[in-house]
Amino acid sequence: KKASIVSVSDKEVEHRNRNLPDNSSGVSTVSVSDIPTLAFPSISTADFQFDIEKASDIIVEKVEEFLNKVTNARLVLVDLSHRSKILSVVKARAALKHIDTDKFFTFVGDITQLYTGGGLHCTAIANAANWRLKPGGGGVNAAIFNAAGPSLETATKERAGSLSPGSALVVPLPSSSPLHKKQGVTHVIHVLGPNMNPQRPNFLNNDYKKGCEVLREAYSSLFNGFLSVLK
Ligand code: AR6
Repeated sequence: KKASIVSVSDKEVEHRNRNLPDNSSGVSTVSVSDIPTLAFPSISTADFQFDIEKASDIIVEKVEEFLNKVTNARLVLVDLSHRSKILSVVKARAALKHIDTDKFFTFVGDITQLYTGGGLHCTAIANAANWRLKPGGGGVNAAIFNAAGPSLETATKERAGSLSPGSALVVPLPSSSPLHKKQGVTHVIHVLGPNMNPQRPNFLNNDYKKGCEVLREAYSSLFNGFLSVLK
């Protein structure tokens, strides 16, 4: 299934155009000279049913914290549809806080096709994983494991067998992986967020005090993981 890529602002069109390779043949080559970029989905807000408003505040808070420490990198929040509630709420709150839109913006597209589908080159992408670090299960996890091919599962398993809520695991993508070859992604960072869905493991039973704490930890772990890739 192919998602249509639609940029949601002129700023983003500029970003995209700047990132498009300068060739007229239509053959795309991945440019590696771009500013290091992490694309991430909104952790926990779909299958794990975490409240969108609360998640938005945490995303903006953690993005701000990261950008205060790191100058030569950017963060991009991605979702599949331009009707995405999380994208519009986060975008509005980031604007209220005057967060630099060169360093943080929202982007509509499939996180596994950001370069070929949207002209956005990302060094690393985040995965909203499950605790077993298993492929499948739907959502962004299924999409990333599918797009990366079996080498992602192998590389993941070499590093860890499971993940606890709030933690992240950085996995270098083998150069044979289509996600590396076609999209220029060199790292996948698995993150396990808090779960508010009674049908899934580690259900927090509507405990948002704990839930917000775990979501903050999840974004800290993710952004620290990205920092380790930059070094
Ligand atoms: N590209 C960009 N964003 C996406 C894509 C995609 N291909 N697919 C989904 N999203 P979810 P969670 C957005 O449910 O709530 C899995 O089965 C989606 O619209 O993937 O943390 C795992 O195995 C939403 O905004 O993650 C876990 O068991 C965001 O990604 C569980 O679901 C996260 O949605 C994790 O649930």
